[in-house]
Amino acid sequence: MSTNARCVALVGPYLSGKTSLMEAMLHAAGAVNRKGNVKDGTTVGDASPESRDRNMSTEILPARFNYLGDDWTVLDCPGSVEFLQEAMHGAAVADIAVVVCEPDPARAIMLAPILRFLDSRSIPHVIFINKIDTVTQGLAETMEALQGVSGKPVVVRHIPVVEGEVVAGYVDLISERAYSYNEGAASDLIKVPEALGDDTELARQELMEALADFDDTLLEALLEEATPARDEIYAYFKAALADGHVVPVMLGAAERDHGVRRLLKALRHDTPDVSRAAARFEAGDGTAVQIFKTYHAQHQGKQNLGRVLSGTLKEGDNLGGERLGNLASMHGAALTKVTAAEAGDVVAIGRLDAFETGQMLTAAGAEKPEAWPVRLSPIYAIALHAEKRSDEVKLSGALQRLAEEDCSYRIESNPETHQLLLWGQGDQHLQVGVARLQSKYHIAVETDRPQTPYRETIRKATQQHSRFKRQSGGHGQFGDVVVDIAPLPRGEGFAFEEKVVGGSVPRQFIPAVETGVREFLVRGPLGFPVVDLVVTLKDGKHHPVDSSEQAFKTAGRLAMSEGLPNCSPILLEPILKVQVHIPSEYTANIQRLLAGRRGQILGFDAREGWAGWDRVEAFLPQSEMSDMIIELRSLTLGVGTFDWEFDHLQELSGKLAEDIVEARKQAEAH
Ligand SMILES: Nc1nc2c(ncn2[C@@H]2O[C@H](COP(=O)(O)OP(=O)(O)OP(=O)(O)O)[C@@H](O)[C@H]2O)c(=O)[nH]1
Ligand SMILES: [Mg+2]
Repeated sequence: MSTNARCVALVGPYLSGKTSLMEAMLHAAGAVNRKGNVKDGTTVGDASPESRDRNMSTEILPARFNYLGDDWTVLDCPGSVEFLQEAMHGAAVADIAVVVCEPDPARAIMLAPILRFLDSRSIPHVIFINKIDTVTQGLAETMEALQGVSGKPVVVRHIPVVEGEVVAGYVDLISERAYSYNEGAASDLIKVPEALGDDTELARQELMEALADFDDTLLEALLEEATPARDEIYAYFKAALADGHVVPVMLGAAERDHGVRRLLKALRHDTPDVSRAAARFEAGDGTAVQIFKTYHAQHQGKQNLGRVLSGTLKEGDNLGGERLGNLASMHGAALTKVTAAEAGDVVAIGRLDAFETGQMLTAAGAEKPEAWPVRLSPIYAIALHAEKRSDEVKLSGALQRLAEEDCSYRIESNPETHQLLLWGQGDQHLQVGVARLQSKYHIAVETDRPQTPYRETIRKATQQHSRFKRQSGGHGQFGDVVVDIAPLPRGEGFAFEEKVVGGSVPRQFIPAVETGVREFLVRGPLGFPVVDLVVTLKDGKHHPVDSSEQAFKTAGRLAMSEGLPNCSPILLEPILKVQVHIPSEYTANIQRLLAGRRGQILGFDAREGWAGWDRVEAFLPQSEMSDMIIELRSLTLGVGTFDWEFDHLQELSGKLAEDIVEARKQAEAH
């Protein structure tokens, strides 16, 4: 397709204007004739029904354009934290990320998750403060807030020219030129307004000093009060950006085309070529394609979208152990057949089931590189089943595809609660998943709350003598057992022992007694699996004709159903260990939230590698975790998250336990 093709990912908080910015970039570059907008659902991005219906991006969508002779792919990534996995994948393969945000200091914290990711991978990035048309004051506070969330120095590239109460243009600090915005068109070059002279000089000085921190030659020049030539400054700037040392901040308004051409020019000038991205993945010299997105399209089948990190790819080549027969370029949802792709290009590889997102295809095979982003662990689940029984089989295949498209979904079939669970990153993430099942596979599902896998145990030991005897027609059935039932320490599970002497229960029937006992323990007197107990078969009786395996199995069951209620059964609830990550200002609130959910705080600490963040550790009942992410996000502007793992089972008594047992009885009666 092209040489020196580059790739830019648009990331940043939801609703900041990424899809609008992609549209404006495409329009400015002449790749679309009519500029669409999000409100009317006419953008190249957000092509899927799930995105259009919600006015939000729900997956990576690429578009292509040529600007001043260079080929570009732009990846419009979703902004919601619930789709962070997609944004990480988009940014991971790009040469540069544009972090789009709003000019609101209170919202700057929303950039934290993606900025941390970009910093950790040394992915070059700039911040684009969008919606500059809504600003009525300066940007000093926003800049300060952005610096607060960025791990790298944030440097002002443009300062706004404010006229009355609107931002009418900007001064570029390197070129020292000023521009006045024109609605829907390129800006006009103007004289730097006199009133801004001092501000410009000061900001320019700061920019130079920030760059000098990473370049000794520039530092010396500044110390000697020499003025470096403009070309040199551009070079310093480009190097510091490419190395991820500084994060330049630019301004604009996607919907009005303000600052869009300036952004394109800056990208053209400053974006490193694909070799840096290739180095991040240790791509080597031969042809390497990093797959970063999988789509299941109705008519086109499975498409894997990959970035060619090095080498050339031709139709029919063997890569990753497969022959690549169907290559296409992708623009929005539209695929156009191509016969080859060069380093830097983004290419869709069709109809190969063997490949999946995350793999790097080379002549040697298809491996996930170490630098590939980790899979986010799921934090929220719904139970679902097909509305029509006949769709059940189709449903499990569709769910598997859903998780192939976005690996931050996970499917769990819980044998204990008999529920099929869809796990994901939040309510909206799961609702989008359910909508995809409908739009792509025409499966209507009903959803439900996931059940907590409670257990029960006993607190007292007992001895139980039970006899199963039946006389019907020919020969009857007879089994008689004496068992000791006793509690075991927490976490020991179940043990069966036998101390039968003198053949009172013949050897061959002892395993049958154990089977009967185990069968009963699946559902104890309170309605849940029974754990942490030992059952010892001590004695019994048999009948030379009527005794059988079946009879002793039934006797084993009977001994449990008659004996366990006398052992003071008690409910056990699963307790998780959770690590909640939040900006420090919310720590006190989060401790209250956990306490309100019967959590037991174990401690809190600074979050490693995240300046200004805390990590609170707590034990939390699993039943209280199910919708916690919703409350956590609403308290933390969406950025709070948690990790969890099962820790132990804990006795639960009182009203809460009674309600749970009652609800279980009701459910079983249905
Ligand atoms: N005032 C103003 N509004 C804008 C501008 N750009 C986008 N918007 C509005 O901001 C809203 C969000 O725009 P999108 O482009 O969908 O934002 P996004 O970042 O792609 O959102 P997600 O994909 O959900 O993360 C829409 O209502 C746009 O009309 C702008 O320059 N000025
Ligand atoms: Mg969007």
